[in-house]
Amino acid sequence: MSEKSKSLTINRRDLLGATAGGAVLAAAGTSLLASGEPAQAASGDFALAPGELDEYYGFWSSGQTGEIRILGVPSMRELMRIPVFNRCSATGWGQTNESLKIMTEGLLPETKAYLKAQGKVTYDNGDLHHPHMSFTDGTYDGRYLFANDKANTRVARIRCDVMKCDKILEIPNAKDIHGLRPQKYPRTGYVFANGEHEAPLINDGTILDKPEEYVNIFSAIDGDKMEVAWQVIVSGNLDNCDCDYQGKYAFATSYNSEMGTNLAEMTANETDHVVIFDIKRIEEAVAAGDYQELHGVPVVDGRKGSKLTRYVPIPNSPHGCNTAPDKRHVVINGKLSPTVSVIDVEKVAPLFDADADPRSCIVAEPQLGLGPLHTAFDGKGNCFTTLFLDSQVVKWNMDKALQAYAGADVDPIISKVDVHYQPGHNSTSMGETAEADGKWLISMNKFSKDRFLNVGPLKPENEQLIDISGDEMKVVHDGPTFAEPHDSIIVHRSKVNPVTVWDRNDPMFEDAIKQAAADGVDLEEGAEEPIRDGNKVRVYMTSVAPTFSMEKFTVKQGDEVTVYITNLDDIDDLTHGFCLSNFGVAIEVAPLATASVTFVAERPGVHWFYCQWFCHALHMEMRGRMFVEPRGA
Ligand code: RUQ
Ligand code: CUA
Repeated sequence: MSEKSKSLTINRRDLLGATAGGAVLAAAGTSLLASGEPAQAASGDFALAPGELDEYYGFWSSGQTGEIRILGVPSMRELMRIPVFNRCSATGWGQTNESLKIMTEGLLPETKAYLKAQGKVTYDNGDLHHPHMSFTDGTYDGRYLFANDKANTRVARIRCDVMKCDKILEIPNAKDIHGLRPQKYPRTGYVFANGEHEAPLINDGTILDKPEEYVNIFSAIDGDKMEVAWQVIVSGNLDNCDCDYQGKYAFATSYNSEMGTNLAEMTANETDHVVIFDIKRIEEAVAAGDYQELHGVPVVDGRKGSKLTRYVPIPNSPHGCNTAPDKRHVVINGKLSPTVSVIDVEKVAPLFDADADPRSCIVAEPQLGLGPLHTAFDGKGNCFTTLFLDSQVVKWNMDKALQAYAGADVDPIISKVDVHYQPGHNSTSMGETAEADGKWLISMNKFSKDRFLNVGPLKPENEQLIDISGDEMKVVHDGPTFAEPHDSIIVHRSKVNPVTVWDRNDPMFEDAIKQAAADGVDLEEGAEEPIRDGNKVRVYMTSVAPTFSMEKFTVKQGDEVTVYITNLDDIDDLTHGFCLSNFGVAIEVAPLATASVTFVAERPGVHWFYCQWFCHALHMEMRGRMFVEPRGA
């Protein structure tokens, strides 16, 4: 059955469940929004029977763990982890040659030099906040996920066909990438990324404690090539960002327009701002050569007074930046202000053309409660804003907020629900696309306190699933997560179609295929003996459950050994591993994949390697020996 016909099939769950319409209509290319499907049943419906599949993929940040996680929504079951900026003991991410290539090729030259001095080749930590999927025409297209690393100023791309990271780019000139959003229209396109922390533009030590000379950098990354297309110097710092559905503007919040370096300075002004970037004007400036080139990137000046940007004053310290599925309104969340400020994208062009009051694009500013951080949408005109200090989510209506701002006596607030505790991000099903379907809301709470068994001083975060199909929001599930999911997206399963086995010629295996060809070896056959090339030794093995093609091989102490494993099992879920004990080596080899690892055989003697991924009734027997002849023998 083709992937397409598979997703069109109405299965038992679709027929029995209250959620049938979504999957079928989405697969048929009909907008989820227009489906008019039956309302989601009340609480309890999130629980799936064993073997039942979720309606949505949830892509979760893992914060300072540095990976992405895939959850099923609404069950909230964790389905998989995708290592990205971290070292993964299970899969060998950060150890296999294939992953090390991805983790090192996009590093800046000065980073490589710094890491070398530490005896390392790559960073092994990351702080991943914002996972977002690529778009085509205002909705998810299932090609890629993009995510930021605040800790080491990087942006990563994850391939959704295999659910593995394939590119990591360290962003030059900027400091500490925080907010990240892919372009929604016409497609991604650009990935917009905010540098959060200010620093000298040329940060070589010439300027140190002179904050007045620091700048901040907004980056547009070409998501297809994974190269920085251009950068903009801005006034103030940058926090979160989003863009419109027309492909004209990007928006970024700044909590430190003061360019202060301590708390008192950073919160001194009554207002901070949102920066609006005019994408076409910036592209024209770059095309006209109106930029300076730094680290090979065209950097334009978009500071206050520039024609390329506009600065819209917003009450003190705004945080989240969320474009509504109505394709017209951008919600800026107040954080220190109890309000959110709503920008009308149709009122943005006049700001650039004439010398209009920058606040004239604000069309609503409802007061919602204390600590508004992020807003999500149901596609029916309602918005859901997290209130960090109140530990609540507030549901409010966009139209009513617009009317109230225009002077009508209406209250935009529909209802509030308590969450546990201190929510940061939230996300709704398909909510950051034009196909928002208004079924589920996740409140990503920063504190769990007493909601779970006490596990000591360090506690998990708490993610709550909220049924938003009715007027009242219903918290239906608590889910602990580890350190510290900032953000998530909920993607209808019809948008995502991963493969179940690798393509033998996947670009991920390019180097292994080339090296094998140079050695006259067919990866699918393996080699009978190690291939020696000076003190470099290459071992080509295949795996078929429950055996490796070599039961033993011999190398010499001090040899640099590369072991290539090609998994010939093409059966769904038949992953093998290669673990070389006391060498600190362990890698995953999924069906039809090739994976390789390089180490120096500095330990003479007999060393067992074994398959560490349970693959067969005789999995324990899937093992072999490496003999290391002592030096001089
Ligand atoms: S941030 S809690 Cu890193 Cu997205 Cu708002
Ligand atoms: Cu192969 Cu376990």
